[in-house]
Amino acid sequence: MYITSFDRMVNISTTISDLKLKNPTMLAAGILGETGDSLFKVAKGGAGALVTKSIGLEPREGHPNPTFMETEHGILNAMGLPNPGIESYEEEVKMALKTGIPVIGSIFGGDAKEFKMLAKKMENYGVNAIELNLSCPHAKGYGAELGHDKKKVEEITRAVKNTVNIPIFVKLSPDVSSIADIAKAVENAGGDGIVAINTLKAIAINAELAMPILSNVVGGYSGPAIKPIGLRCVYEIKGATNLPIIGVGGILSGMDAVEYIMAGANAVQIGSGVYYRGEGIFKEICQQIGEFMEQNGYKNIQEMVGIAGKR
Ligand code: RRO
Repeated sequence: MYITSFDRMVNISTTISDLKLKNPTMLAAGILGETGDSLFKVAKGGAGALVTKSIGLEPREGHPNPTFMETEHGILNAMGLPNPGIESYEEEVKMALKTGIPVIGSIFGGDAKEFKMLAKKMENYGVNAIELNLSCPHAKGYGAELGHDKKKVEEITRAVKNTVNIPIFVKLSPDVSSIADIAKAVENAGGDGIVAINTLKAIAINAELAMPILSNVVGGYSGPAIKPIGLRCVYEIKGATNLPIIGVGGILSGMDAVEYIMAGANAVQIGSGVYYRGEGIFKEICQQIGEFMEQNGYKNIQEMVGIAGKR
């Protein structure tokens, strides 16, 4: 509930599959999601749910530096899936669960078997939902290399769905010819929601050195520049499936979040925004969403979901 200074109330809670969120903002995978401590800080900042860093079967150091750079209109990263590995991640999940808000375990694997093992572990650790990372733009054998293929997406989603009893959300890449077709594959396989979008494949060049800046050359681009692409993807998925959608990409304000909701999202994730503004961004965005709703006569989030597509 959000109470305005006029003592009128608008309800900013939302539901995605079985998950009930006190507000529609979630931490996106990859930022401050590696330890229970950092997830705790984000919860204090007002997030409605927490998504962990993408976790794999084995510990990984990730790509060598440089792995991150700020550009004029966004951020370029090629972290390379650094993570402690699933076996030692239980403690972090247990601590994050103490926040009392839903925790979503993000996982990456090379095939359906690996995804199943990871999902089962995460479920046993107590997470409230699973996010399948089928969209990291720069990891050989993982992420977008699987997620551009409808058959693989369907196979992996169905395998995980048959393994766990918690909701499964699938995070998709915009770097495909039809994100709507990939989302339909998730729906066919029994997935419970779509997360759109991951970062876009991009590079940066250092002209003095006449060479790429990131050690991996290719990275994933995020931040304000990708908002129109994220909106387009959410809009297309909303038009093609009945799945709940979690919108992500360039959200820095309540108005950005409202735009995603009107394009079809039931909730939003914030990643780069946390880098730019700190953990307090969640409370700021919720306040701004509430003010917009109050001023425009919307009583709850559901009233706004997808209305930009209803013409
Ligand atoms: O770790 C990364 O380099 C990474 C991942 Br898993 C992802 O999904 N998206 C991204 O931009 N970076």
